[in-house]
Amino acid sequence: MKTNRTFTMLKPDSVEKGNIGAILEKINASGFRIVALKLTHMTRRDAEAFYAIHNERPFFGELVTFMTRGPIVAAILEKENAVEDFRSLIGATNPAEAAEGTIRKLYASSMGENAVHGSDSDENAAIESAFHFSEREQF
Ligand code: FUP
Repeated sequence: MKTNRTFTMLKPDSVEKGNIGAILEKINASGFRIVALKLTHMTRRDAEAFYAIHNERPFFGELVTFMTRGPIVAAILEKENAVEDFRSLIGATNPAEAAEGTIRKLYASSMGENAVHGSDSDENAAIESAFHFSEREQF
């Protein structure tokens, strides 16, 4: 398992609003190196599998519909303490509770449409990275 790497998605709301550049710039400025990057469009089956842990939750249907309504940007990021530091950079799940200066405070509009995903553990970072990228797409 790779350590010091995390996985992120700039969600459909970020792509629709034209925020890809601004968010990637903030990620770079915060000391993360981009080791994999792609614009891609998840199918319903993809989103259901990616978020399978939430499949009993009341918001699951809405989450899958949102995540499949347009393209996303998937990326793998490298930095010391990547998972924890990236969670700090993106802020709380609900942008209303996100700290000033965080990506969700700046760019998210609601709990559902919250601009970015960030892995919550090294183990999930590896699983989620492998979901979107082959080994030869990672640098
Ligand atoms: P996070 O780890 O901060 O992305 O949040 P979770 O893994 O708890 O939730 C995954 C996604 O489900 C969130 F990004 C948005 C969505 N969600 C809701 O729409 N409503 C909720 O009450 C909780 C999560």
